[in-house]
Amino acid sequence: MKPKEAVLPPLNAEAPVPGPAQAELWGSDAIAQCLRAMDIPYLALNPGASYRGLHDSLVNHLGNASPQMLLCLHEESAVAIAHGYAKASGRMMGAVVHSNVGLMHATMAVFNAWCDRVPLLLLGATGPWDAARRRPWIDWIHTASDQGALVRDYTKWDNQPGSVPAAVEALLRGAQIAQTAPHGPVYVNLDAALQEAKIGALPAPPQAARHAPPGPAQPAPADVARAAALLAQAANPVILFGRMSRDVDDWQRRVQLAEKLQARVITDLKTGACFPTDHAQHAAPPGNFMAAGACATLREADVVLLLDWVDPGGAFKQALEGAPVSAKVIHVSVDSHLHRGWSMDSGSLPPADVFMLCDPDAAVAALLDAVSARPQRAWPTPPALPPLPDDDVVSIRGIADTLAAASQGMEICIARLTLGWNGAYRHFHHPLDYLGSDGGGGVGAGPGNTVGIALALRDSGRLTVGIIGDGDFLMGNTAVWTAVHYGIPLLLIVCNNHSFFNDELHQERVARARERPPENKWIGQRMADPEIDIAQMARSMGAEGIGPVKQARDLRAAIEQGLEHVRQGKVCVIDACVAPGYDTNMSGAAASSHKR
Ligand SMILES: Cc1ncc(C[n+]2csc(CCOP(=O)(O)OP(=O)(O)O)c2C)c(N)n1
Ligand SMILES: [Mg+2]
Repeated sequence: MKPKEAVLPPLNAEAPVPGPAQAELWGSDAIAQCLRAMDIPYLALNPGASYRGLHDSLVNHLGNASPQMLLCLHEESAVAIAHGYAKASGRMMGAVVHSNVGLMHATMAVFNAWCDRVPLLLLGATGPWDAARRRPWIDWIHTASDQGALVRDYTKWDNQPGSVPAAVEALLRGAQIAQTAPHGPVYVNLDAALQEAKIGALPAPPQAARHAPPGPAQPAPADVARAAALLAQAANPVILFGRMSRDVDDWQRRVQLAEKLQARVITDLKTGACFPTDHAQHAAPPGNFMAAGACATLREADVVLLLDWVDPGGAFKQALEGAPVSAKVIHVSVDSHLHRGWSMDSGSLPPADVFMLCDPDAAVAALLDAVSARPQRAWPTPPALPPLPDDDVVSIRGIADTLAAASQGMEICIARLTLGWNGAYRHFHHPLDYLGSDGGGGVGAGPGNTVGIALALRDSGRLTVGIIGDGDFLMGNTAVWTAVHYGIPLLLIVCNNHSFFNDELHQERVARARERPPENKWIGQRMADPEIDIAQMARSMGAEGIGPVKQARDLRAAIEQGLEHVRQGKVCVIDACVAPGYDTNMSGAAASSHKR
């Protein structure tokens, strides 16, 4: 976690007019005061009467600052923005959603944050729990007897406090749980009647610093010694870096450990950058599924160091195609603390000869001290990508190359990557060069995650660029309005293949397996007739819209112009009409993308 900024960056705030001095105070004033004491910087929200008390307190009691509201046009984008912000900043923000219906909209994004192990303080509300105080009809349809059950299977904790002191305790406890690894969302449901009750004097603000989350779990020295002994004997050690920190010192320690051990390294596109992808020991381009070269490397390993890898058992299943794991395995993760039993997102169970239940970067630091340097080995040069065909077709690879050329000398954060991205298209050299995927595979998170990341990086000098699919954009695009409204600069490059193309590939595989016509794969997938004007959609929300770009020769000017808009503090969306097709493994097969 990074230290918090000294002052909140000034966004285009919606400033309330000051009201008269108030004798009367309300339950929600105490709750708002607690959120300020907890240093929650922003609350992304969509409004609703169930929390009109809290809404009033945030505006008229706190003056819409610390926390500042960020109005969102859909609850899914409110949560996705909070998700992205935490990924880039290491700081938790909040989201507020209306009684049951708002929470229902939010669920997809809560699941994404859960699977991505990202902290989130989600606030909601219920119509008065005291039935005698409910307004007819609306308070009845917006009151549920166990609202938290909607998200309980993919939140770490939820609570419906029965009094103002209990609400303060719930917020403090929830924030502590959310920010204790494995991180995740928590849900606090605030009764409308409790928010709107008169309370007399405000309680003293809570001492939030005394309810801080614990520091990272450290490895047991005996486990470090056992792991170091295994690594010392290894002929072919391999390290899989999964969910690692955004800290630059941690990054350097990872490089030092890999070099000291002369181990090969595998990284993942589902998680943020954590190792230089053009390092000689980096085995193969990262992907959503492991590339053939990564699978081959894992097959040859005799000792494997798994550092909080997403689906650790699945890595072996993919590489070994179901054969038993003969390598010794050192498994480092606290993820087994997250077990609800509903979602299977923990992945397949790996064998472990040493199981270190601790922070993966703490394990790296300890192992770095415990292992001795080994003689330098020669590493094969990775195969270069074939040259781009000299035609005028817009491709994802063409976008990657053009962005690289147009952004020379600029610091860029790639907030998201589209599904067809091949990890060889661009190298990562810093923890903020790339921030990983949505966690839960919920299409529609891309725009919101990108806005949250851009919010966190707003004053960093790094430009935020999200490279996303058209399906992803069309499901989550209204986050663009929030970015424009509050002045959060970013560039979205939409790889528009006019299709939910990933699923065309699935239909093709099924058709081939059943000896049916694969040319029907587009039916029920293609977004054509009419084609949607994505640049026009962006313009309708106040963003700069460029495109549709249909010829490769127009890409350079479009991306240069897009980057310039972002440097001027604007939001820009480029509609890049890419030819359908992937040159990366999106099937999970061991050797090639065409196997299944
Ligand atoms: C909420 C949700 N609905 C459906 C899916 C199934 N799905 C997986 S990938 C995908 C297509 C995404 O389209 P796009 O973002 O345009 O990327 P493309 O597949 O075209 O590369 C779909 C529909 C999903 N993962 N999440
Ligand atoms: Mg698409």
